[in-house]
Amino acid sequence: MALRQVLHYPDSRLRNKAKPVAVVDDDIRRLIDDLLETMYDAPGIGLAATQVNVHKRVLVVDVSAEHDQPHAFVNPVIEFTEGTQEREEGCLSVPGFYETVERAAHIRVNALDRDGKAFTMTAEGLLAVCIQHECDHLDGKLFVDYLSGLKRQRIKKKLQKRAPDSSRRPAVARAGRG
Ligand code: GNR
Ligand code: NI
Repeated sequence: MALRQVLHYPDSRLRNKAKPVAVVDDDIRRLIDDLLETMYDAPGIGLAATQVNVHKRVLVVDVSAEHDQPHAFVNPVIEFTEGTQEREEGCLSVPGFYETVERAAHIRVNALDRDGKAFTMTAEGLLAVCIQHECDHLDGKLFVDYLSGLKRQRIKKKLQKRAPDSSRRPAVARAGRG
């Protein structure tokens, strides 16, 4: 197992749409193990492969207080939702910012487990929020996309100031003529 580096907003790689997994093999199981280790280390309650720059439809969650209820989802599809709930969300890819987001209250999700076996899970409360948040990552979507443009811009600027990275235009481009 290994810790993997988590991409931070506004890194454009967080906008990639992840591809379905064709076969759940040892590579995918290694990815699942690394996602779980990275999630527990953070600590977080979920992590999507997109966040560690692997653009495959794989995510993990564990919302238990004891960190003893890991779930891995390969090729997850939310096939039913009902009602709404509001909850303050955070994201390991948007460190330090927390905002209220409206999500479905109840969901039913189909996926493959780490053995490639199909399963269905129903979820509500925080678990349902977390699964929806992670499924969004696989489609290149972040919780900040649900906020006003003003709030999103404020978060983006603060994160860019905190950790200038490749998503910023190079200094030469900023300093250039014209
Ligand atoms: O650790 C996390 N906490 C959290 C809290 C409320 C709603 C969603 C989450 S997921 C987040 C980890 C993460 O960024 N997963 O993608
Ligand atoms: Ni997240």
